[in-house]
Amino acid sequence: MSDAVQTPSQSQFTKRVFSGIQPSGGLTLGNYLGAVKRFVEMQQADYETLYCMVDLHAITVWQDPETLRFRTRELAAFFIASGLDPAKSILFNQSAVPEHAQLGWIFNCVARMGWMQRMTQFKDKAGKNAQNASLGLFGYPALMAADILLYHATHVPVGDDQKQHLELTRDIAIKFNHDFGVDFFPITEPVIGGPAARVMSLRDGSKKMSKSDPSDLSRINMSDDTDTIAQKFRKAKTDPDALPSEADGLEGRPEARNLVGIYAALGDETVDQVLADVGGKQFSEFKPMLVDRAVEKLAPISTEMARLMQDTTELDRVLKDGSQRARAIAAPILKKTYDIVGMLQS
Ligand code: AQP
Repeated sequence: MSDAVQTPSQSQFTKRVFSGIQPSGGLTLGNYLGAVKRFVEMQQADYETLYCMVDLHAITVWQDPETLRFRTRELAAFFIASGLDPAKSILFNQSAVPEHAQLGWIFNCVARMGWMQRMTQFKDKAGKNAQNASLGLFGYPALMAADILLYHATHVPVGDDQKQHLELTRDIAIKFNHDFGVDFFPITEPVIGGPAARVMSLRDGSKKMSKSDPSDLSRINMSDDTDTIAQKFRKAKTDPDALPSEADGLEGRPEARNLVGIYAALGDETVDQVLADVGGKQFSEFKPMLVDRAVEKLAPISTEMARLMQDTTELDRVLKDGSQRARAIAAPILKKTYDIVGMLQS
């Protein structure tokens, strides 16, 4: 290790939050409840917060260039409309901070093939056609580790599906620190939980709500209007029983659990609080309550998104400012990383 490298001990890292979303297509209620709503909550707390449109991740599967540009701005609009304040949080797109790709390369050389081969998201996304998947899709979790560790982020709010990737981020930090005899990268804490950590498909309570599900009825899109939201919840799969009064009663009832979890998260309640109120009701009575709550929460967000998208000059300004602030944090951390690894720098 170079004498010039100062390495803080784990307790000395600033409390800093990083998370990202791919600008790869229709945003869902899963993205909102599992991720962005949590981002907003952490912005209120005692953290420095960075939230990123991870466009380099998006191109691990084919993206039409014009559409990608549109989706990146749309995602920025979603962040702001949901309550992220560009004055408080650093909002930016990943490719505007080249240090992500640079640290990503270093981590490609730290991560082991065996670790990557265990990643279930790659298996799910590549499916039976793994030989034809991009190398980027396989390396995705190493770049994600770079996104996080480039800022020495200590906390990462994500949905439950990202748990394995965050464990890999920790493994990469531990191996890097160990290999080079430093305490340079923090061992990041995932922030996962709450009643909607994994929002499930409205058609099948065993599948994650996802933008790539072929059935549009399986998800609530952030762009859905009131009638569409009402229709999708009306058609949502349920079972014939009344709602229980306690969470234990949701055991073995994935669709009921999902709808109650969504209702709870939208109203900032726990599942127990909701069931104390609605226990004994039939779905025919509960679903209209759910629609009302969803529309009340989501309609202002989609209206504000549409307004922000009318003139994208302001969004572009926010992203430019965010990328400059992000680079100011990232550049010295990358420089120290290069120094630790032994790269000659002029
Ligand atoms: N259903 C969900 N429940 C809770 N959280 C979710 N997230 C996504 N879906 C759910 C969280 O949203 C953040 C952004 O995820 P991403 O950009 O990686 O997108 P994704 O997970 O690939 O989204 P999809 O909709 O699932 O896309 P496809 O269909 O392409 O696989 C993450 O924090 C994620 O946990």
